[in-house]
Amino acid sequence: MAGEPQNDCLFCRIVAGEIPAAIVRETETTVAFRDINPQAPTHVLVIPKAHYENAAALAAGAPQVAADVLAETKAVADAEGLDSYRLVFNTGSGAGQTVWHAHAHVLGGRGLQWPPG
Ligand code: DGP
Repeated sequence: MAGEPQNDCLFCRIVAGEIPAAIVRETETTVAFRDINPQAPTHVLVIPKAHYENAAALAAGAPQVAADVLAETKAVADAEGLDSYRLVFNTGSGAGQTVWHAHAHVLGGRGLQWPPG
């Protein structure tokens, strides 16, 4: 069910402490940790603790938590000393989503090209 922990979800298992991660920030509703395959000097994922399969489902099902995730991306950027950075919410397999638990990528620390690939 939306919002409930899923045993087979990697990021739910990170939230539960069952899988280690380099956690950089945590709030009542969110966790931020370093991406295992960084694409920039700073590459942090901000996730809701509750399970929603992507950003669209999170925004529809728990808009306050979606706002918490967005606020945390700014907190991560500040903590990492980033003036410029990119937020990415891959949504759907065609956009490159591979983990089916909503997450914001916070990417920074180098120049970023536009448009993305
Ligand atoms: P996406 O492709 O948007 O679904 O991004 C999923 C990201 O999750 C991808 O950049 C790699 C990262 N990732 C996958 N497995 C792990 C893991 O076990 N630990 C951490 N820290 N990141 C992971």
